[in-house]
Amino acid sequence: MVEVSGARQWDRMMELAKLGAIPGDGVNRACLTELDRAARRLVISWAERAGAVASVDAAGNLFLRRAGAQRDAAPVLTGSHLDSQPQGGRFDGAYGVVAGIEVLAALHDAGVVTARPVEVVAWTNEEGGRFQPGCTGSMAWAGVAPVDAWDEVRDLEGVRYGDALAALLASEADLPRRPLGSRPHAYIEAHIEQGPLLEAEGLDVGVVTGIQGSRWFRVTVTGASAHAGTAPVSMRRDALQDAIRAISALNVAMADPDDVLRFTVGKMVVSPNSSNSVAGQVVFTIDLRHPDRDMLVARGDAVGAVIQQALLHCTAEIVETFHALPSGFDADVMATIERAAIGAGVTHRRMASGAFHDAQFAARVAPAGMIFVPSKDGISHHPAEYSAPEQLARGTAVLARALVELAG
Ligand code: HGY
Ligand code: MN
Ligand code: MN
Repeated sequence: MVEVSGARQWDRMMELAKLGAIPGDGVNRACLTELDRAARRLVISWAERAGAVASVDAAGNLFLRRAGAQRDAAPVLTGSHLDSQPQGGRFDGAYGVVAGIEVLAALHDAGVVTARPVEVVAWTNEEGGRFQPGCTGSMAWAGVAPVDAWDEVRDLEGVRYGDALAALLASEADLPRRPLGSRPHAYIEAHIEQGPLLEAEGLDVGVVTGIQGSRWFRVTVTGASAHAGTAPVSMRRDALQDAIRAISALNVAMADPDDVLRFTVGKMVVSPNSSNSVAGQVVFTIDLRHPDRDMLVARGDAVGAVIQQALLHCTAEIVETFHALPSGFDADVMATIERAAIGAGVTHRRMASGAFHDAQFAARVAPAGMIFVPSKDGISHHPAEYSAPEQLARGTAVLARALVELAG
C-alpha cells in the first residue's frame, strides 16, 4: 500500500518555510520573486527524486508529472501554490504542493505504477498580494482570461506583471515548456482550512463542497496635492478625506446583520504620502465575498454608485479586478475523498471554503474537489498560521488514497 511519510513531509514544509522566513514563524514569499524561483527549484528537486519530470506553461504554472502505465491518458492533477501573503504563514498553499510531492514520493517508494499519470502543479500568483488579482495562473490555464490579461498590472515598486512573468520564464529556460491549458481527469487540492471549524469539532479533514464568490475592485480617488499649511481647506481636493468618505459609505452599504458577507479594504496607497502635503491621489482595494451569487452580484454592482455619491471634491475610477462567482465541487470527487477518509481511518465532514483557491478555476475544466486540514485557532494570512505534523500527515494520507483511486 502507498504509505505517506509525515516526517518527510514536515521536514520539507520546514525547509520550504525558510525561503522568505519572517519573524514569528511566518513567510513572505511573493510570486515571481527570487524566493518564488528558489521554492520552485526546491520542489522540482524533490519531485525528480520521485521520478517525476518538470514542465512549465506560458502562465508560469509549474507541473511535475509522474508517468502512468497509460502514458497519454488524462492525468490526475493535484497541487496548490507556493506564493504567500506579505505577512503570511508557512502552510497556506505550500502544504498542497508538498502534499502532492509526498504522494509522488510514496508511489515511488512503493514501486506503484498508476494507470493514469499523476501531476502536481504549483500555480502562479494564487494570492494576488504583489499583483492583483489572485489566481492569475489558474485562470489563464482554465481559459478564464488570456495569459497576457494582467501584463500591465504593477506592484508597489512599479514592476509590470508581464515583465516579472517573462523574467521567471527566462530563468527556467532549462525546463521543458508545455502548452497552456490541459484537461486532467480530475483535480484535488489539499489545503489548510484557514478557519476554526475542524479544530472546534475535533475533526481530522474537511471534504470541501464549494467556494464562496469573491469580487475585487481597485478604486483610484484623484484630487490635487497642496501645501498642508497654506492651502485653505475650503479649496482643497483632498483624496484621502474623500477616500475615507467613500469607505465609510461602503461600510454602511455592506452591513450584514448575519455576518455572512465579507467586506475588506486591506490595501491603501496614498500619494504623495507626506505629512505636510494634502493627498492628491489614493488607491485602495475592495475584497467582497459571499456564498450567495445574487447577494454578491447585488452588493458588488452597488460599489460604484456608493463611492461616487460619497465623494465631495474628488473623482474616482473603480475597476473590478477579480470576478469569481460561488462555485461547487464535483459530487463524485467529494465521494471519492470521503471513501479515502474512511479508508484512512480519519474523521471528516463536508464544509464550504471561505477562502478562494485555484481549485475553483480547475473545477471549470475538470471534476474537482479539496481536502482541508485543521488550522490552529483558525488563523491564516498571519505568521501564527499553524497545522501540526500529524494533522498534515492525515490530510496527505487521504489525498494519497483519493489520487490512487482516481489514477487507477
Ligand atoms: O484570499 C484568499 O482567499 C486566498 O487565501 N488567497
Ligand atoms: Mn491558499
Ligand atoms: Mn492565501
